[in-house]
Amino acid sequence: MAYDDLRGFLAALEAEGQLLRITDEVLPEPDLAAAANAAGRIGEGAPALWFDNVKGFTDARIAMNVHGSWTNHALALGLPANTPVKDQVETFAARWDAFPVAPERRADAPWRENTQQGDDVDLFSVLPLFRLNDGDGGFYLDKAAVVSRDPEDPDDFGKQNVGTYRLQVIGNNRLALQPVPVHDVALHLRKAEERGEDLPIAVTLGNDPVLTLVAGMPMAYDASEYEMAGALRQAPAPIATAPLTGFDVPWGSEVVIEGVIESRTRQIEGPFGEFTGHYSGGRRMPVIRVDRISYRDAPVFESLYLGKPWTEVDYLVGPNTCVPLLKQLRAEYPEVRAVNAMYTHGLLVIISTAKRYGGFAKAVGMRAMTTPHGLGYVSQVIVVDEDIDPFDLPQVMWAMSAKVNPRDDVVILPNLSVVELAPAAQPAGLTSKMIIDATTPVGADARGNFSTPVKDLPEAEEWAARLRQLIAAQG
Ligand SMILES: [Mn+2]
Repeated sequence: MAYDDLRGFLAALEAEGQLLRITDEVLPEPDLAAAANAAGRIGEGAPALWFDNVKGFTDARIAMNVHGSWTNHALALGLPANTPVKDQVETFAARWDAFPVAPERRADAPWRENTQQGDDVDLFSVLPLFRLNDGDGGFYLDKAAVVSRDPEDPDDFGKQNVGTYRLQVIGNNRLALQPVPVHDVALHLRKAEERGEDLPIAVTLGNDPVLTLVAGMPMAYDASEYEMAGALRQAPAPIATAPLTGFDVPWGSEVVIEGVIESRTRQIEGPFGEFTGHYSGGRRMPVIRVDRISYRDAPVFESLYLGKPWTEVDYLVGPNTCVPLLKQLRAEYPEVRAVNAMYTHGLLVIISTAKRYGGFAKAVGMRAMTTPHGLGYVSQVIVVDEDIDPFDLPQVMWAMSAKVNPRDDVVILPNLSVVELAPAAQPAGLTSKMIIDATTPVGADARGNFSTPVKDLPEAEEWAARLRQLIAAQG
């Protein structure tokens, strides 16, 4: 089942009992963010949250925690609600192979229903804005899909980028944008600024759940996010032409904001509580001038709480970080079995692999650090044997405790790139990185005393099935 817009997905969540309508009046601050924060603290299967009775707003419709549980993540992919997370990652990886799936251009985008332009643009009149963490410097759009094109190659559909970047509302028609240097929009902006030009941009809010997943996924520079969305949703992604920029934007967005990033302008943005579980301070960031807003009747404002893990963002960027890393590693090292990059957007990654020869696991670890995502994130890699499930943390801890001789198995590489948001970086943007080789040595590596491993008994698997049956029959 592919959802063409956020509304369709919210209706499906409600039918599954995964959308909770909060009908009592709430305060915009702190209730909206605190409820979404709490959704990450009540155990598995938390629902999306819907608010339409918010003090001070006459007609707010706010959706939060839409991707904020494995249940909702499964439903976003059109899978049964109870699909285990490992199976979700495997399905994601299998669908990846259908890339590229051409999008479907549609004419009658619902966001054409209402327009503000020029001096009439007022973000506050369209969006029910509220702050998230209590130390945030202002109102944020933190779940938008931002569209931009390569100024040197504007007609290349693949180089057109769709990405999620944090945006602070700093005026009726102004937004500050944080483009991390390793992300595609930063390259577009650098090229525009070298030419002394503004960079046209479209910020789309309230999108179908797979488009949101893809916008947060580390893909190759010239790979189209729309063509990947088509592969993951198993149906062409519906797109439409934005009226001002002519960009390809999602057909089903609730709100489409168009304008330009003003060339060589910077303004203080932040602080903001981030996915790292720490605030980033105020920093000088590029500024968007909004020239046009298109929006549906009764638009839904979708927002995301993030902070100390786990919160919605950890579900949102879990599988979509694991799968690109798995595919990019396997392209050169088919021995790689599985990748768990679900901790703090892949600042730490666990990889299971077979080994060609001694030292191989360390090579796999170094490659993870040089993938597109790795350049900005992967700072700690734990490499485990092919019979260890990297999603099974007790197994990983066994490998760490039994297989590692720290003097020889821990490699530390100084002064490598990482996002400025990484709290442990020193200075910001630069860090040392570490590989922990928790694999069993193979020749020529003859260290340790691993000659006689204890394996599960051959009959144990059969007995596991038998025990499950007996226990079920007993109940
Ligand atoms: Mn891209």
